[in-house]
Amino acid sequence: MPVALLREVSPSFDEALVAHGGRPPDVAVAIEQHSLYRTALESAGYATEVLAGDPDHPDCVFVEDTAVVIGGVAVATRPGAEERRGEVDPVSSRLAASMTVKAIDEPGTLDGGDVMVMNGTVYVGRSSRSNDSGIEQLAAIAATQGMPLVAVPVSGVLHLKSAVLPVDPETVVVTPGTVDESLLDGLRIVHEADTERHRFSALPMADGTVLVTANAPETTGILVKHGLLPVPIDVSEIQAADGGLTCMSILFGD
Ligand code: CIR
Repeated sequence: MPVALLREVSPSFDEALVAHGGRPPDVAVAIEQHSLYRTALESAGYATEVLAGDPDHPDCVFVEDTAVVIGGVAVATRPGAEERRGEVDPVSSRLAASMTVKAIDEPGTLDGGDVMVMNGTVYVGRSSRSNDSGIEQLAAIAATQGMPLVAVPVSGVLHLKSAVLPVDPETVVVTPGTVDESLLDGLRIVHEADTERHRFSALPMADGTVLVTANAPETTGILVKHGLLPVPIDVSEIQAADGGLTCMSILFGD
């Protein structure tokens, strides 16, 4: 059974980093939405494990940024936001029980939200959080797994997966104008609807369904026309802190 590793919403989540001076998220509602997200993962066949939240790390629910699974290894990241680096150890310790863990070292920085694995290729966002050294170190680890790496500069968004969302094994939904789409050669590209800019996020499930953000119905409608099976889920408070559907879990195993 595939595993989804999650982390509780911190009681200090209302102090989470917010890039564009938006409103702080509502902690109680976020806890409720996180619980529904967990239920959705379980309904799709995942065994969920939830690490304890940390009052000293408001962003700890965004577990994706702290580790990525590439082939048979986990990579403990070195988040670009210094105040988030203390989130890594509890996650990498748990992953070490299941697989080999390698680490990104100084001066490298890498956020898991910048890492997308599709069709045996690792795509990584060159963003304000992930630098050249982090990307080079990730490329070396990916090479040990026989996987090529493509660096994708991102603009106007936090992470690659803020703007390029896998929805099935070969399709991504892209927010127009955020990446050079020629770097995604070989992937089928669907564009996020203009009226829903920066609202769409998604997480493909092992059972063939795909979790999608409930506030992007037009983009979701396009996916239905392409034959996908979207399951809408409301994560408004996670989005208020610049997160989406990928960022609250690390999926591994089968
Ligand atoms: C941050 O700025 O780091 C958090 N407030 C949001 C991180 C979202 N992470 C993700 O989508 N992978």
